[in-house]
Amino acid sequence: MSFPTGFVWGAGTSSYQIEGAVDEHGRGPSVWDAFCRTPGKIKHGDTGDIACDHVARYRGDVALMKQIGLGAYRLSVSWPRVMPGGDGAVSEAGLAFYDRLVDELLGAGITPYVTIFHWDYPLALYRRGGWLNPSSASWFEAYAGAVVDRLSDRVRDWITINEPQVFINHGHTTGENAPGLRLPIGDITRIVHNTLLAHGLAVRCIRERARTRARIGWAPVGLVNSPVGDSPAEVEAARAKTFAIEQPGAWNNTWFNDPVLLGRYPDEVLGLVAEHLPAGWERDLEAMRQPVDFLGLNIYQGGRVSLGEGGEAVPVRQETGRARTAFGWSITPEALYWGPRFFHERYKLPIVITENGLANLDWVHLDGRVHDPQRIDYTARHLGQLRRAIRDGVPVEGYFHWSLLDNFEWAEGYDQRFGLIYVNFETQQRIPKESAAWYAEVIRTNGRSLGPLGGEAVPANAAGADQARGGGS
Ligand code: IFM
Repeated sequence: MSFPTGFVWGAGTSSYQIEGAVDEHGRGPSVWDAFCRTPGKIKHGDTGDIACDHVARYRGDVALMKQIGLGAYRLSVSWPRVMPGGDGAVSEAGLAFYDRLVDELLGAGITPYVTIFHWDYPLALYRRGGWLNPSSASWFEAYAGAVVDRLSDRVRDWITINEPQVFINHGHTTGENAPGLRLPIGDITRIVHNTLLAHGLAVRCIRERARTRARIGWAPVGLVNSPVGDSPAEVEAARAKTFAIEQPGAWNNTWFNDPVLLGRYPDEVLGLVAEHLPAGWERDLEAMRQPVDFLGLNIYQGGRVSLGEGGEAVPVRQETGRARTAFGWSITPEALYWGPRFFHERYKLPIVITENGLANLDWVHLDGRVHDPQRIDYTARHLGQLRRAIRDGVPVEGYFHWSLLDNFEWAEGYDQRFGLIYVNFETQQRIPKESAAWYAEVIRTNGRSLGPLGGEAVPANAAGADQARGGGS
C-alpha cells in the first residue's frame, strides 16, 4: 500500500545546527553562541561556529536533497541573522541568504517549509529579559513579519515555533540547554504564556502579510503514551495519560496545544499555576488561538502503558536489553500510530510529522560508504505505523525525517549523528548514507517500497510477529 497522492516527503534541519557563519551577514550572537562558550556546557567544548558550514555550502546541500528526491525541506531562519539585535534593524545580507536558499530549493523542485524559531534566540533580547519580558511576544511578531515580508512571495508553508516544551524546559528549568537557566515554576508559567502568545501573534501576522496563501502550523513535541493492547478501555487510558498534566512543569502536551488550538488553558494548569499567569491572561487566549492549517508533531519515541485496576494507564516496565538508539531513546514505532491518531482526534487538524529519526553510531566503512541499517529499520517501522494511522483515517499530510545532515546536536555537540547524510566535521565532506538511498526509493515509490508489512508487526526486540503484543520496552 502506498501513501496518499500528494503526501509530502521531506527532511529537516535548523539554522544553528547546520549554518555556521556566525559572524557573517552582520549576524548578532544568540543565546547558543554564549552557552557554547560557557565551559562544561557542551560535550568536548563543541560550538555551532562552523557546524555543517551550510551557509557556504547550501548549493551542494540542495543538490544532495534533489538527489534523494525530497519533495520538501524544512529549514529554520536564524533570528539573529535576520535581526542582529533581536528587534529593530533588519540585516539585508541575512535576509538575502534565505532568499538565495529558497530560490535554490524552488529551482530544484523542493518545497521549503520555513520554521521561524528553532531556539537560536538573540542574545540582545535575552539581556532584556528574554521570554520573561512581557514584550517578548511582540518582538517575535516583528521578527516574523520581517521574514514573511521577504519570503512569502515564494514560501507558502510556515511553522512558527519548534518544540516549545524543549527550549523552555531544557533551557529554563533544567538548564541543560541555552540559556542555561533554572527558573521556578512561576517564571516558567510566564515564559510559556509569552511563547504561546508569540505563536498566535506570528500566525496572525503571517495571515495578514503573506503574499501567497499561507499554510501555517507549529511543531511541538508529541509526547505519546501508546496502549499495549487495543481494547477501548486501554486506548482511552493511554489517551488520558497522553493528555494529562501530572506535575507542574513544561513537559506535557496540553499546556501548549490547548491554548493555541482550543483557546483555553487546561484545568490542571489553572489548578497548578493560575496565580503565576500575567494579569489579563484571559484576554491573550483569543490572540493565542489563531486558525492553523496543520499540527506539526515531533515524535521520536513514546511510552507504553497498560491498564491498571482502576482503569488508569500504568507505565509498562522497560524491558531489559530494550531496543534503543545511540542516544538511548527507546524504539517504539507505534508512537507514530497513536500520536497522530490521538492528536488528530483531540485537535481535529491534519497532521504533519515535522521530525522523526534517530541518532546512530555511523562511521565510514572500509568500502568508503556509510552503512546504517539501524536507521533504515527504525524509519521503516515508523513509516509503517504512520501508514497504519492514515489507513485508519488520520489525515497525515507529510513526514520530515530528522535530519538531512549530521549536525550540531545541542549539548551533545557533534556526538549524536541524526543525518541521512554523513558529515565529516573536519573536512566538511558529505557522504549520503545507505539510508539516504533507501529513503530515495521510499519517496520514488510513494512508500510502496516499504512492502506490505512496512515494519508494522514485528517488535524491534523480537524475531516474530507473534510477539508483537507481548509487552513493552
Ligand atoms: O536535533 C534536535 C532538534 O533540534 C529538535 N528536535 C529533536 C532533535 C534531536 O534531538
